[in-house]
Amino acid sequence: MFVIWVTGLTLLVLISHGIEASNHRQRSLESNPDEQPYRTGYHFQPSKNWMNDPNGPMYHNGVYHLFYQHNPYGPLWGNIAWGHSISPNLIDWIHLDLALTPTDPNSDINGCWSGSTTVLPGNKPAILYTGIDSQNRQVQNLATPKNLSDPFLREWTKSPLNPLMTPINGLNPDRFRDPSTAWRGPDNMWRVVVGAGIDGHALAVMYKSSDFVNWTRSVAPLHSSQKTAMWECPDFFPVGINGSDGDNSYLNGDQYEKKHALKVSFDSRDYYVLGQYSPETEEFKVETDFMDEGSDLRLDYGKFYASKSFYDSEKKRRVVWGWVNESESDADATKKGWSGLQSIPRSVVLSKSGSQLVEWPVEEIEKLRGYKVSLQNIELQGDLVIEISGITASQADVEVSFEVTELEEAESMNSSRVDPQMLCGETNANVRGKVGAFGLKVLASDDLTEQTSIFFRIFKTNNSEEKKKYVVLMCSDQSRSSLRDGLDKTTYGTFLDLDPLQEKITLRTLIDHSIVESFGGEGRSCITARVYPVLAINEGAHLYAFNNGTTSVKISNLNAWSMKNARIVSM
Ligand code: DQQ
Repeated sequence: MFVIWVTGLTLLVLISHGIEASNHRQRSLESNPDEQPYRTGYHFQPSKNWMNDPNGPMYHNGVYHLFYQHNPYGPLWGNIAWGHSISPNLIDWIHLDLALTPTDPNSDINGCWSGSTTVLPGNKPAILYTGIDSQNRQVQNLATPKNLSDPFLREWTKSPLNPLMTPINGLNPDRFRDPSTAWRGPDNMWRVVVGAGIDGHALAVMYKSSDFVNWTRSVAPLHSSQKTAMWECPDFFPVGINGSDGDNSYLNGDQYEKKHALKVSFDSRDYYVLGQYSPETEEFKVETDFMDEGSDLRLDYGKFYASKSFYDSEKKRRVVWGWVNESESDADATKKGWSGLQSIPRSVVLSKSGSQLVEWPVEEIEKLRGYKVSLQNIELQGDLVIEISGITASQADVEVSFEVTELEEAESMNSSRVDPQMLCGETNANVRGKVGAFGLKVLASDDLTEQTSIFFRIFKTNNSEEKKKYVVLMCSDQSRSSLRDGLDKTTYGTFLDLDPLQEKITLRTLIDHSIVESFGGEGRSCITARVYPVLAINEGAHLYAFNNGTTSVKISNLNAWSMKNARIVSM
């Protein structure tokens, strides 16, 4: 055992110093890039088979842990266990053995579903997870490390008292899952929320415990909604006002000004609300509610689900991951032998205005930046496409800022009556507007028959209630992303909370073979897409900037980097 630990630690040290012990690159794990053009270079994925939700991320004794929903036996959902990987920096990973597998008829024989970790006093991590018992009921279970002196926490012991929470007193056994990270109130009692659905409405059911083992359901849920049927993967966390870091220090008294975010997953989307939480009264007063008219706060407006955050005490930041599913068929997944990615880990803060969350790829990812090309002050006359050449366009990080000088030419729109995603779909990147579409074409073939376009359009508001004079639409258009049929090519879109009179329009896009993660307005809106080009793979991929509006737009600054592979190895 000791020898294995030393080997593992050596590997971790080598990885954190950027030394590849051998050719452990993720893209070469299974086969060569020509056979596996959609495998990523720097996004987290297991070496093979199915992955969905990120589970229980945490930082413990100098090591980041990520668990995830995993089918160890095949590329489709089933046999769900907890995969486990560790990292020195959130980018390079070592895959370890499974942390939890279905074993116990009373608590999890039919699957170890999603859950979270909480670090208990004495620096002792604990997992709360949903198990599917022999009667297919969803129940909540506890597991703790078998050996706390193993730096990688490889083995986990399930509590003999499992299940600790069962679907009694009106809870629906099919709709009772995904315990959150727990927090302690001023009375020293632990609190945790579990996603649920009762009689067609959704709840974040609250439980309390003094010892983390005996849990009692509170009469009132933390929050509920009549407008949605079931919430999965609730995540409840503080975010500091004025840039403070969003840790859990309210446990020790109210040390900084904060709001709380409640994120829940439903309808394949991750929505959140912001509000004031009082640990004394247990009340969570939301500013706007889920599905309220005019409110559509989401962590990502594209493909991103069942996300989970954790507080990184090392770097004093909150970090979130989301599951990015395939847009291919099950038959395609079976052929390639794997399914599912995790997004790049993103730091999350409250925006300066306090009205929304802002996400940004963790800074560690910048160590993968290689060769760089830059452009400044390039005027893009209407109907112009320019190639950004010299970098590996299939695996890149691109940052661009656009300046729009002819705003007065913008068309009019009443944004409160418009569904932004629908508008992006109807007016795709090829439709000429006045101000826009302008943006990037990524994973594009040299003849542009394949392209994924991330772009903006600007409209004048004609609604007197709008505070701003202009509305910025941000879209990710997958309609021509592949010559292949049978793919989900949904075009995504959202309005970006940015005033083009006051600031430039910025876009950062992370491109990684079959995933395109875009951050508009310095992370105020994120859109993630999965695409499967046929021509625009590996060296066949190109990157362009474009303006398809009738007015001109200036690229103030563009930096694009080739991205190296993350070091992702199995032990
Ligand atoms: N995935 C898990 C559930 C969760 C769902 C099962 C969300 O626990 O509700 O794999 O994607």
